[in-house]
Amino acid sequence: MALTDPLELLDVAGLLSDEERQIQETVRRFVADRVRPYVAEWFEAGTFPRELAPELGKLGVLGMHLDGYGCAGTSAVAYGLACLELEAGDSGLRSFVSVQGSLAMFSIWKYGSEEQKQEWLPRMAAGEAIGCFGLTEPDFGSDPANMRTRAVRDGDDWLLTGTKMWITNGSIADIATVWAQTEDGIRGFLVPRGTPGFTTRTIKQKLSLRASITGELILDEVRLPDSARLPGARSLGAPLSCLNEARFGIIFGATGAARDCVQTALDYANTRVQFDRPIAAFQLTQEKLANMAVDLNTAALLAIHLGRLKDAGTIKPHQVSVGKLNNVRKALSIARECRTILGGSGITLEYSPLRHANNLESVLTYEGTSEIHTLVIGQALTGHSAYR
Ligand code: TGC
Ligand code: FAD
Repeated sequence: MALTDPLELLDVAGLLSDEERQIQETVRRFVADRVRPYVAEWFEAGTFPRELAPELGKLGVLGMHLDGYGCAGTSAVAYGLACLELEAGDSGLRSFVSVQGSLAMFSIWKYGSEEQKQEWLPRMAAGEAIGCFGLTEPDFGSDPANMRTRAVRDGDDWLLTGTKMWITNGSIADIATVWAQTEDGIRGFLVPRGTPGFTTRTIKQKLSLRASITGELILDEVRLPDSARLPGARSLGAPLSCLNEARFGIIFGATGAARDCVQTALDYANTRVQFDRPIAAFQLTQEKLANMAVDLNTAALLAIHLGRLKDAGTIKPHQVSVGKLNNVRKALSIARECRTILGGSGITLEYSPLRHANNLESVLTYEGTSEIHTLVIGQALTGHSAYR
């Protein structure tokens, strides 16, 4: 008797509470109804349907691990499981939710004033306002400490000038969290769409994460009152702490993309007949499936372990790096291997593995490249920083 879900191999669901399983199932059903039937079209058209935002708000996944201000306040593991199911649909969908909840909302929730929280968080949790998070610049990606965007005082106001690149939701966002150098170090600012001097541009011709909007933010002497500054953010540590939140979601999310690939390859292998036998009956196919299922199940165990550490409040940034590095690397390799099991059919959007593999190329790069996470782990092991 074959397994119906490749994560049954190690009874991963047995590690979850009833509530966690229920949240996972709810998101899984949403993805089955509202995403799977349409995602190939969105990917081909290079679009993210904005009208999905209020539906995601109703589902309760926007800022779901935050407390108050209309957010659900779930455990980290429950949030992770939601990311797993969303990314089983498409990495672009999980990206939307990560950026909204873990970067844009988290930066306001953690570092914002009470007025900023009241103004933005309830609307963002409901999906009525979309946020983005501008850290990366054209010349500074892995090395944000050297960013060029500047905020200078002009009387009681600030003037922001610079360019942010590769910003998820950038050209559809109502509010941008923008990080800039000041005389006193790096600070965060909330820049609403429509502020004079603030323009955005959508990045086209992407081969990856096509069901997601990626943009550029251009700030030309954008005048902002001091009340637009995030008062609690006082150094590079502030944006980097937001990254921990989004990287955590990716640990689960990449596992979801991998599960969807293995499930797709398993179903295909059991029905596709060559040489008078289902290709699942050949030893070479079984070796691929067995190796992938072992990697998939251990990735899920790692994600849940890290989720339990996060819920206990003890997780360290380098442990998040272990999860992001391992699970994205494994998911990408699984997606490519699953594509081979599908033969020629694997190169179309009718099947998910190559779409996932293309998406995972971005996931490997954003939120810290695999090289940067390797160096974070190297520093934790040796005590030496090898970035510069
Ligand atoms: P370094 O001197 O090590 O650190 C500066 C200060 O920050 C603290 N810190 C952290 N705090 C919280 N969490 C972390 N993960 C932290 N990492 C460092 C550190 O303790 C220090 O604090 P303090 O108090 O001493 O000032 O900084 P560095 O310049 O040497 O850089 C370190 C490095 C390379 C690890 C960091 O710059 C880095 O992580 N680079 C990668 C950049 C990155 O990941 N960018 C992502 C942009 S956002 C994005 O990609 C969104 S995609 C989302 C989607 O669509 O899903
Ligand atoms: P670089 O930093 O120029 O790196 C190029 C290569 O050099 C990489 O292989 C890197 O690992 C390697 N390298 C760099 N430094 C070292 C070193 N010290 N040692 C060894 N190797 C090194 N950013 C945001 O701020 N907000 C977003 O919402 C956002 N969304 C994104 C969405 C997509 C689809 C993509 C592709 C990117 C997004 N990013 C976002 C940007 C992303 O975080 C950066 O692309 C990433 O941090 C890498 O920066 P870079 O592209 O400038 O590459």
